[in-house]
Amino acid sequence: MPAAQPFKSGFVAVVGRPNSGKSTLVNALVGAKVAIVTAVAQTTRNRILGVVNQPEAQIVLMDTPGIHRPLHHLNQQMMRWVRESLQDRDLVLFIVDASTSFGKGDQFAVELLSEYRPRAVLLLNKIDQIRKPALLPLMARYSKLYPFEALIPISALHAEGLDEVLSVILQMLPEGPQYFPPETTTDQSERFLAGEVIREKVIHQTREELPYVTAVAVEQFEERPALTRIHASILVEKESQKPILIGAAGHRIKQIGTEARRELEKIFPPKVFLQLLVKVEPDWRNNPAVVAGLGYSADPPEPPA
Ligand SMILES: Nc1nc2c(ncn2[C@@H]2O[C@H](COP(=O)(O)OP(=O)(O)OP(=O)(O)O)[C@@H](O)[C@H]2O)c(=O)[nH]1
Ligand SMILES: [Mg+2]
Repeated sequence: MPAAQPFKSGFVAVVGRPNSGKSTLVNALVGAKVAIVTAVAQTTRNRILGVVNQPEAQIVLMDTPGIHRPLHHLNQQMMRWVRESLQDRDLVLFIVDASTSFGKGDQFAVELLSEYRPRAVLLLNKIDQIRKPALLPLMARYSKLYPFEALIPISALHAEGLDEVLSVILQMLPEGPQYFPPETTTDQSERFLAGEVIREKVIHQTREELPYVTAVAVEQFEERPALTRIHASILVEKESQKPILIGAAGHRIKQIGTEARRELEKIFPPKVFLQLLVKVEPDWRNNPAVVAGLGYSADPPEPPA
């Protein structure tokens, strides 16, 4: 009888520029929505674990914020999550949007990767948007910039190339324990996840006008068999941003509530009662206490002043 395969496991950081498709990829590999996805850059604000469970292996994916130059305290914290993930990993999936031409932001991202020198696989994403020959020069360019273990063209959105991604990860993972019970798909609390779902709908409804200034604070989260009650505040930075979120005759906030409730009821069946308030929190992105309270801080909590 052949010897049983040793169990393999490890932490795989998914890093890349904003909007390259990291969260889409993590959701596709996990087979469940663990991270929100929007068409707007800088959607993911912390590190989110997505666990892929297989009979002989457990892959712990770390979805991270997009690599960018941080201008606010929030963004500095976002970049700390990226750096932590580049350190605490067995393997890195470095994902690029192959449908856009190589620019300064891409150079900046590869330079950050090079600071940590991890074993890394290059994923050229969004190949559904390009003609295949256009990939070759991009692959040649990246091969010169970093010693990638493998280069794989994928479409995270259309689940193309993902079997190869999984098989390369499995080859490269070390032997290891099952870090999480096998039914686990994420490390996020239900309360945090609820806030993220609401934030996705806020961004969806306001993306032209308020891309970065909103956040969602879940004030109350009460799960009962017949009803989950969620009260949340949507933060904006200025009084003038409030009417944008609320919309004429409250139309927009109503729409956000309806979209969010519909999705929340799939996660917390059978019924969700959702109450949304809009709150002005001046310059919250530069307020360490607010950023930490929202769950985005990679710093140890700061002592009260
Ligand atoms: N056409 C196409 N679009 C994709 C693909 N993968 C992701 N997208 C889209 O790209 C946009 C960004 O996707 P996300 O998964 O949120 O990207 P991200 O890298 O997590 O972005 P941040 O969290 O902002 O850093 C969304 O509109 C996705 O639907 C793909 O393979 N093909
Ligand atoms: Mg993301």
